[in-house]
Amino acid sequence: MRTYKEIEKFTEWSEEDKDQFAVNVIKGLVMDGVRNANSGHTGGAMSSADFVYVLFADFLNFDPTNSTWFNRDRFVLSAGHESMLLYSILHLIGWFKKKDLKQFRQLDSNTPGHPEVRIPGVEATTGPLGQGVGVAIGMALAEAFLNETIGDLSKNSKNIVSHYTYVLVGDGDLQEPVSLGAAALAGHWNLHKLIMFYDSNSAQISGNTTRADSTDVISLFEGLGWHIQKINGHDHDAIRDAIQTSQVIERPTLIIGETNIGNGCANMEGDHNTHGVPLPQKEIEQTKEKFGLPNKQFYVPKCVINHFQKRFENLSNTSANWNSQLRKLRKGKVFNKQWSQIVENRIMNLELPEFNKGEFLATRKAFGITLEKFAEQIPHLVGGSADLEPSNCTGGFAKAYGDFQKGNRKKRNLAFGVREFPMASILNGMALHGGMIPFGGTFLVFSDYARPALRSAAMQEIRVIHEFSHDSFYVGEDGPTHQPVEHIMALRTIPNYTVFRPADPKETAVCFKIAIESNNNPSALLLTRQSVPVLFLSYNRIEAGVKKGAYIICDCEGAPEIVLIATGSEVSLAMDVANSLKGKRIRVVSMPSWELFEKQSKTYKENLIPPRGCLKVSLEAGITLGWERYVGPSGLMIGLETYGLSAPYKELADRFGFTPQKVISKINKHLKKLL
Ligand SMILES: Cc1ncc(C[n+]2csc(CCOP(=O)(O)OP(=O)(O)O)c2C)c(N)n1
Ligand SMILES: [Mg+2]
Repeated sequence: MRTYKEIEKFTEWSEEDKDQFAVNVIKGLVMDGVRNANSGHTGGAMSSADFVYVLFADFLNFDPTNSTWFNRDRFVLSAGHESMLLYSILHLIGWFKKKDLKQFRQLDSNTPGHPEVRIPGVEATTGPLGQGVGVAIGMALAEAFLNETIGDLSKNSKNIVSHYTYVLVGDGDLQEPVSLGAAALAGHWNLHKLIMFYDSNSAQISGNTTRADSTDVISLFEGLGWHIQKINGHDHDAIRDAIQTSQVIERPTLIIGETNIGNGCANMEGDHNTHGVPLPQKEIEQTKEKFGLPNKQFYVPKCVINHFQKRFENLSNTSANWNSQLRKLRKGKVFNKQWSQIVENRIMNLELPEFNKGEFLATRKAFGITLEKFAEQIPHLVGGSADLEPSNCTGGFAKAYGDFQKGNRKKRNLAFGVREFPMASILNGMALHGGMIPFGGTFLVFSDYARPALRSAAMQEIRVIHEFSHDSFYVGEDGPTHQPVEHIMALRTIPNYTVFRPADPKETAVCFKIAIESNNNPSALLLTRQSVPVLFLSYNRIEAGVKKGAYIICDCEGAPEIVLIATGSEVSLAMDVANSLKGKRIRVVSMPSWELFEKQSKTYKENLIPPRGCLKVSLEAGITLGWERYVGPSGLMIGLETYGLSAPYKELADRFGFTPQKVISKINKHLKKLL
């Protein structure tokens, strides 16, 4: 084995020795980074180091001078706790300084505990195990779609977007069911440019994986339609062979790397206790000695960097050639329009569908109509439903654009099956890849199934649109299991997530438009199953109002005595109340989005909902917790604090007090109490 003592003669070493030494240097950085931070994860990073090194040194296609080059291969570290390994590699690329490594896990550093997408070279924020698999599958899907969609075939530009997507998973990732749901879709869609490496080190936090697992991963993934290779995950030649094979196999591939946690450690190799702790200083020193490294912290000799960067000239040429090909293609009008619209995200002023006054329509139906209208105008609006196509009203879109499938990747409807969480994580990957406006639909009550991915999208500041229909007890006969109660408010608690609960078909179209125009956050559209009347206001007024989050739907002469603040289907109820409650000055406010309203000036907010001098009443078919913010301590909150019931919705509305008469009597009672 070569040691640092012979480093002067590095150029004379065999390639194999150079690679091994480079991996040892990386492992040294991992041990030092975690020790220096006094927290972090050492063991898994050391077992995956060989694969990640070989991948980045020999295979990954990227532009060393531009981490956002569009046609780069994507690498997702689903095992986000192995962050120090990724940071060490990014240091060898040159995107990270040694100072960054020393700042691991410190405030405002480039090296947070788990990878965050804001950092150059990090493709996705990861850490919650399993989701990275869905994210990578979303990226592979985006590549497959863009590969077949962008380009002018007559000019031989079909493959302008063409790359691989790699993902690294650990035992925990595969134990999380979201990864399996997503993997089933990858198999079904045959995303053959997806390459997953499984760091099968048989260890996890609490001990050996055999305590919790006896899954036959080979049979499992074969059953999902994947190609499997099992190798020694520390053997560089075997890793190279496996990646080469994966690149040509016409199926998504899983490389199972049998590895040791804490690989190479002097005394702790194979010990699950290396998973999430700094190694003892003595263990680090002995391990470094074993690795032929000097007893120095953050040791990275220049020759190792040069060796790692041996492909850089080629990589730069590849990206430069691609860029010049792109420039040439962009001289063509059709291609240029496609590129600027799809990849550079230039969305024109969207035309909205017509809905006529006097019509009654469920907002989910309005969503479907709007979806079809927008899809004509946005070629990269891609998505579908988690097997609720007729209920989510995405069937028209599916019929017009067809199912994305093996053998036809130009199609824009994604038939997700009953897989809400995988769907949401795949949508995240599509958005992170770029060149896509992804949407997905299910019932609001099942937003809980997808919730971790909603949070992740919000954290990553990406545009993903969630359609959540059947948004209250008005679901009716399906009963309490299908009737959301706490969900509206629960979604509002996710930071940087915009929740829209539109009052009518026109507000629905406008909310959808705003969601598409919001580049830096995900949005949810909460939609009714039941019909609601079309508002009498013009699109201009509605759009101006919705952009502010809340606005006056109908007003009284002079200062209001009562302000009814309603969302969704309760806006028309509030209007009925206003019409029936004679002798009072009443204002009705539609508040489709709390988040947008919160961004308004104090003056706008107070002009709309006066802080004093009137009774404020909130009307929303969900739990009331939170509405105190707008109705104040003496206000009245009308909602539903219990689970729903199974019955026709009109009977439920009566039982739960959502009729004009019952609302009026509650208001009168409340007014009496205040006197
Ligand atoms: C969804 C989720 N649950 C729990 C955790 C906490 N956690 C981080 S790593 C880990 C163990 C994972 O084991 P494995 O993937 O085998 O990693 P290794 O120990 O091999 O590094 C756990 C439970 C998490 N990050 N995400
Ligand atoms: Mg493990």
